Amino acid sequence: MLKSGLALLALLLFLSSPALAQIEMSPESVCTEGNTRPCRANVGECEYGVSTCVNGEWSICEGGVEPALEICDNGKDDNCNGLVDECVTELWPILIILGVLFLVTMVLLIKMGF
Ligand SMILES: [Ca+2]
Ligand SMILES: [Ca+2]
Repeated sequence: MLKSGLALLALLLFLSSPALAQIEMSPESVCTEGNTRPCRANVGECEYGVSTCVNGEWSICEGGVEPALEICDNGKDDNCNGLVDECVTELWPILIILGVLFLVTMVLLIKMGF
C-alpha cells in the first residue's frame, strides 16, 4: 500500500515536472526584446532610470539619478533613504554624551574644591 502510494507520488511529480519548470520561469525574468521599464526608486533626489530588455533579460539600470552621499544642510534627501538631512540628527547622541561628560567633570571639579 505504502509502496504503491510512493510510486503514485513519484509518477505525479514526474508528470508535473514540466509544469513546475514553467512556474519557475516567472513572467518577471522573461521580457520582450527592446522593452523598457523604470528601475531604481523615485525617492528624494533620486530619479528613475531605465532598464532595457536585452536577450530576454532586463539590463542594468541606466540613466536616472543614483543615491549620493547625504549633504547635511541642503534640505534635500541626497542618499534617497526618505530622510532629509538626517545626518544632523545622527550628531545628537554625540552632543548629549559630550554634554553629560562636561557636567560630570564640572560636578567633580566643584566637589574637589576648584
Ligand atoms: Ca537622506
Ligand atoms: Ca541632504
